[in-house]
Amino acid sequence: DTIPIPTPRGLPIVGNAFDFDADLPLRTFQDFAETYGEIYRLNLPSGPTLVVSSQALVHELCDDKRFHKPVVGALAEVRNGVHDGLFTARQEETNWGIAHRILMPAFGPVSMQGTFSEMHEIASQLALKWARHGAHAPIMVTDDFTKLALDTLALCTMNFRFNSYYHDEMHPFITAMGDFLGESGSRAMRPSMASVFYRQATRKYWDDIEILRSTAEGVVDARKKSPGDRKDLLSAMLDGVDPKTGQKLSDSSIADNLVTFLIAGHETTSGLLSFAFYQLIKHPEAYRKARAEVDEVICKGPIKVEHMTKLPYIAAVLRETLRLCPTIPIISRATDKDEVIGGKYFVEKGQRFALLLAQSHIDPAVYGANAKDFVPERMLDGEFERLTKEFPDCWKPFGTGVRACIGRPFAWQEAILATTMLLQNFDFSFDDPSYELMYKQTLTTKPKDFYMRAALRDGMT
Ligand code: MNH
Repeated sequence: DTIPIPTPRGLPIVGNAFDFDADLPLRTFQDFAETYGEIYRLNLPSGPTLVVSSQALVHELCDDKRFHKPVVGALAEVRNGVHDGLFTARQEETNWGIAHRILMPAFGPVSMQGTFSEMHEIASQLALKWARHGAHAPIMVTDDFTKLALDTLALCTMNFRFNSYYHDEMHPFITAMGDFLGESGSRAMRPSMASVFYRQATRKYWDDIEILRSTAEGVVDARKKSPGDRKDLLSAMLDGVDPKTGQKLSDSSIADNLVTFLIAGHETTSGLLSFAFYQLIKHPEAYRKARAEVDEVICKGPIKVEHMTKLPYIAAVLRETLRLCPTIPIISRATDKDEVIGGKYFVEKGQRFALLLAQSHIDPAVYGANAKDFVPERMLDGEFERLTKEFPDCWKPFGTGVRACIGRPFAWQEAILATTMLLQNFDFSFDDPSYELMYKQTLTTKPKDFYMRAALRDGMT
């Protein structure tokens, strides 16, 4: 026998759309989870959704044989700009498979090593900027990490320089992308009948899409005119042949995917670094251990690609940060057919789920009584393997199955390198010692109003 799924009461017609904390819908999702438990039903503007928040149910829903990723909510709005690019393709669309098979090798270990020196260059630009700021200037952390992530992606994947650290004003592409993503999120939370009140926003949304696409097309054209012998993601897109179908990526598919990589890869990585520095400053003991590891493994010398796998405590800090502060806090799944889940809840074919990672990541059944505390030690290599083996899918910040993050090795190398270089060169502190973590949510989450100070360490250059 099956049992009913709890449903917070919403308004007729608009459902639960107005129950939400306008700035932080994630807070509402989590509050409901505390009240209603591991599964509850919401009527969102994008349709009825079951919100799941225990490791056990998340694990069941990660099964690619029974469930798939639906493109709904904010992703459906992002899709207006990047179509069947990797991130927003529907599972059955052939372009997803073609792009996935062509681009997977471009994120392999050899390709990642090839990006190291350019990643290093952008991280050095950031370190130089903070050194010049001096020890007392407040640093707007998320802004500077967003510049790092965007400049790194654009340079490493398509040899394009935004030069964000050398301009006071953002490149038009960056402004358009920020506005497009913000509006995609807002559109997803608005009842569709409200659209008449948002004509101007709608016009700007489509104008921004045009700016994104034409910039990407410009990058492709420039490369086609002078290909050179550079091997990067763009060259893989232009030259790659799908081993299964023999097809190449079309020009419009290349533009879709270039914009996709910039979208999918910048806020997520920038949020990770921002949360990581918040956690380190907040937890002096973890900070001390992280810095000691950098000093022992690298000392004052240059950071090299070989170091990337020799910093287990830094890796644990980043994993623990993504556990407590997953920058994509919710992923979507849907049933392929009628199902019974958890052995007791009946759900119909096509039913959508929101996997609330921010909550399943603090499931006390997995992480115990200190589940909400920042404890990098539990994420050290051996421990991490033991945990994820005993409780599969208890740590899912990069998504799941065939639709998991393709950029994970890129993000990981970038985050380890930046964290290491910054700890090597600076002592960090809160600009406001009484700062408590607040969240800002767009398509992803990041710390809100987080300022820190960076003092050059003695004897460091
Ligand atoms: Mn990334 C998919 C998290 C960095 C490119 N990424 C996903 C998903 C998550 C995710 C979660 C699955 C989303 C879903 O199920 O709807 N990504 C991250 C995090 C970081 C990150 C937490 C950094 C930290 N991602 C990056 C970087 C790039 C990138 C960097 C590009 C270089 N991600 C992608 C792409 C997809 C994706 C492309 C879609 C993959 C697919 O569906 O085939």
